[in-house]
Amino acid sequence: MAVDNNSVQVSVLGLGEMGRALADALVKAGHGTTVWNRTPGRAGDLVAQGARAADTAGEAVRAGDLVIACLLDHASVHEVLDPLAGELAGRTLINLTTTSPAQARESAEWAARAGIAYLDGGIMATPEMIGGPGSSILYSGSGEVFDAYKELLDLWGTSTYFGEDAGLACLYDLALLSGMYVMFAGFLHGVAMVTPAGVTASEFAALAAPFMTAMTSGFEGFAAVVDGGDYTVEGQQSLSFSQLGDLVDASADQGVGTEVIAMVQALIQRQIDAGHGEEGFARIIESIRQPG
Ligand code: FVH
Repeated sequence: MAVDNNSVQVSVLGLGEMGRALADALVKAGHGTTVWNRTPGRAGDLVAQGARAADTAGEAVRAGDLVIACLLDHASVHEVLDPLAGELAGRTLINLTTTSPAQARESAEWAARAGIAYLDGGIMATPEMIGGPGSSILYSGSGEVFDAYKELLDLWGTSTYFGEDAGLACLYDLALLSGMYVMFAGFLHGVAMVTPAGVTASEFAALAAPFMTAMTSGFEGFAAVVDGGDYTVEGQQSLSFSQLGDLVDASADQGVGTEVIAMVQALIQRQIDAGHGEEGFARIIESIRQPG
């Protein structure tokens, strides 16, 4: 698939916070951009900068060689695109709507049946970050589409391709978000512990950010142990040593809930009960892999 990224006509379906940010980057880069949103009136700034507003999704699809969908969810993607399968045939669709891996694979199969070249994406950025440092979008699905449009995709952030399985980008996306939410919950648990002592959340954040950033250097070591499959590696703190009883007790003493830290403690305890107390912390992945 040979494409001149400079002259390609792009249509963006969905002008929520993220759709507008994506379209804005395209318009600023000089791409012919047509935009559509279910509820009218959200294209104002984009039109002022040179985008064309389509009255219907069909009109937008017909205007674009490349169609970008950035809608609320999987159901809204089908609601908008199913009636347009015939018009999308022969065009390229990049779906940046957050969905589950199974839903992404279903969309890819739907697109293949309709003769639409399909790439799925997971956006690892907030709308304000699009086009700036730190913005990253994960892709999987058609490698031909990724290669052909890489230059354009890079306008939004670092573009990384994970292979032909359309569900992989979403899988990485949701796995990364899982890590993020548990980290945020851990931070807020810490805040809840210190605020009864008169410490503000901002003061705690100033300590927590550099500490937790430094702790991420441990990921590679844990990853090596998990990949090696041997949790007895020398030099690790044993699970018996890290039972987290002090953390649970201190939380209770501060009068705050213990659910967050007790969740980690339970993962540890299951491995100790199974006879792995002298093995390293990475072993708790076995509690996660085999739900109790
Ligand atoms: N915003 C973010 O920080 C995150 C970053 C990571 C990726 N997500 C995902 O991106 C998708 C779009 O997110 P968004 O921030 O643009 O979301 P909203 O501002 O809520 O806009 C939703 C748009 O979807 C349209 N829409 C909803 N349902 C339908 C439907 N049935 N038919 C047609 N369009 C529909 C909605 O239109 P309207 O309500 O204005 O008429 C908006 O354009 C999303 O998957 C995030 O998870 C963003």
